[in-house]
Amino acid sequence: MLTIYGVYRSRASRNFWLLAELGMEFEHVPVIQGYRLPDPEAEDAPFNTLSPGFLSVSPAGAVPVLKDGDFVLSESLAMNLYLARKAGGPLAPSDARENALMEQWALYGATSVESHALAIMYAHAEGRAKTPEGEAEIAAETARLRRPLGVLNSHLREHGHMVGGRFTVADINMAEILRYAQSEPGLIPAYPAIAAWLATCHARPAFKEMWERRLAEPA
Ligand SMILES: N[C@@H](CCC(=O)N[C@@H](CS)C(=O)NCC(=O)O)C(=O)O
Repeated sequence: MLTIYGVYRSRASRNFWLLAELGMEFEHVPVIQGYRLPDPEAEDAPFNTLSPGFLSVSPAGAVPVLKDGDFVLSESLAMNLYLARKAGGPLAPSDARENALMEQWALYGATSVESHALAIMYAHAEGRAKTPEGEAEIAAETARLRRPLGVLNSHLREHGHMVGGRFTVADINMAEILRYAQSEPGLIPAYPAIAAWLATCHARPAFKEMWERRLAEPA
């Protein structure tokens, strides 16, 4: 049996979205981020990333984590590539080249986009976006995103999807990374091919199912 550790309000969202697309059965163990709790080590604290029971599964102390029998895997993007390959079908790579391209885009998203997009999201979530410091931070992160977003916009304008000219796990991985940048109004709309592709990704029933479950979780 497949088990996913994490909450919908975490990077586990990208795994839950894929699992809904695949219609794959799994057990969900809710694990909240320790930093969201006043005292994650308190005896009555909910199961969290610092709980000994979770650290024994994943010493990195971060969600999401996947368990497939005795196989344990962390890193949300790697988890999605594993799940897609395990399931096979149109969301998975069809050959070694597609596989390599899906890995390429996952690594590009993780190394060139995610940290800047997250910084923008946190500036909004933590109420700094309208302060002079927050505005400067958002402007600096937006500038750092200019080249990668330009690359993605040209790629999507030409190909329509990340890999293989069809919706795949590579689209889920990149769409979930780019979602963080949507906190800044006007940023994504400046890249019309990304904006149009993201809208079609977010119109998918499996995304909506994941999103409803996320909204149902305490903020
Ligand atoms: N690169 C990792 C990042 C994992 C990560 O930082 N997870 C956050 C939640 S989205 C977390 O568990 N943080 C716990 C903490 O810092 O206490 C991945 O994509 O899975």
